[in-house]
Amino acid sequence: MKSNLTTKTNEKIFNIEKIRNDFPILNQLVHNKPLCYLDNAATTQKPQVVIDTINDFYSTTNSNIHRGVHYLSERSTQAYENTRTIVKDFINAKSEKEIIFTSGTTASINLVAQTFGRKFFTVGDEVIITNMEHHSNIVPWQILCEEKKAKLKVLPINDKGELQIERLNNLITDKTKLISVVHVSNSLGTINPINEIIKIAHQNNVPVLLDAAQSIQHIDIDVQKLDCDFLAFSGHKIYGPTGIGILYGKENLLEEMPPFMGGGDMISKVTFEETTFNELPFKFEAGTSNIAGAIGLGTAIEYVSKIGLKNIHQYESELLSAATQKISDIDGIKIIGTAKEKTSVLSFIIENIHPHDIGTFLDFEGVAIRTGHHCTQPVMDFFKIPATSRASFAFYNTLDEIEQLTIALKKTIEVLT
Ligand code: C6P
Repeated sequence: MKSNLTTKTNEKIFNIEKIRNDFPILNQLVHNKPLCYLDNAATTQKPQVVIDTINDFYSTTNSNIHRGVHYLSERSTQAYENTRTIVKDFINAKSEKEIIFTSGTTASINLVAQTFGRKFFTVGDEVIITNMEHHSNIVPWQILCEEKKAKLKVLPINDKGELQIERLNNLITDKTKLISVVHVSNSLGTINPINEIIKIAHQNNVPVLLDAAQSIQHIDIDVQKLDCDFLAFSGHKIYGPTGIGILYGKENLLEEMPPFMGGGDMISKVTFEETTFNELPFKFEAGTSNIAGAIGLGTAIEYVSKIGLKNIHQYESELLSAATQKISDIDGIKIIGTAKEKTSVLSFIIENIHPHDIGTFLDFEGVAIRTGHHCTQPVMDFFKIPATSRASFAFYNTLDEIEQLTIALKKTIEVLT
């Protein structure tokens, strides 16, 4: 199934065939059709180098970190700490102290809510989020607000699925303690104007947390240039393993925050009377971490860095615009999320067909998409729909796959309406 579309970047920058060969899972038939994996916003596939790294770790190095003086423990610690440096360099943090390993974006945001929030919020204080947040950037703040009798404020969106940024200044008051905002929406694909948000927030002395779960794999991020105060992302969305993620925080803020969980490795000295805590970043890493996951994440970031985020972004933008054009041309399909700045996510509804039926039908054509509310129920409420179908792209996807999606969608409409 060959598409008649071309991208500028396809052959010049990417050797797509070679890239696809790096991802063994892609080379298979599903229901006798070539697998067309377009559920990358849910989780990305893993290149062979990441799979090998994890395999090698368990075959040659496995040992607990920061504890043993023996050979394996030292090697394991070195590999784990080496990933911290890889992450630091990747997002251009100032120091390894600012890089905390967590289990993912959700854990990173909860960490900030439960430590920064517990320390700095009091009755009547406010946290601002937006109407397009993932539940992971809503519920932790609701829990905090309930505990502290604080207030959750929501920056609205418009019909295109863009933030009404002009209303931000008016939402901020002298009670605002934090703005927590998604960089790229997982259900709309909108890239938010985070430079502007951070500028407005800092003019009012309010720190900003960025949920980078859907941006870290698509957009080059420099935390010093952005000047964000916290940044959260998950390893599994950037071609790394599940169960590992990152919280970046400015050192001065992390220093002032109390620990999140208590346990091994996060302490300096424990007596029954008193415990003193370890220094950054270990203060926030209680218990045995996902060591293999962290090391796998390091390899994933090195792999992505070799291709280059700027190249990835350019190629994926071309995939998105080709898919948008093809799908808009099909009668009965409406795209949800038509922001000017978008990346890699195409959400849509089809008149008179439930998204779950679309997902099931596409699966029989070998096409994997996600259907549902995508853990953004307030977005669905805004558009007055229960769910969408969502195709989400990665740099290993091709124009031929967009053709496969388009043909499968036309067939779905023919059969189900
Ligand atoms: N979105 C999706 O299909 P975790 O589960 O902790 O790795 O990531 C949570 C999360 C937070 N913020 C955003 C913007 C996200 O997109 C996600 C995960 C997946 O869209 C699974 S619901």
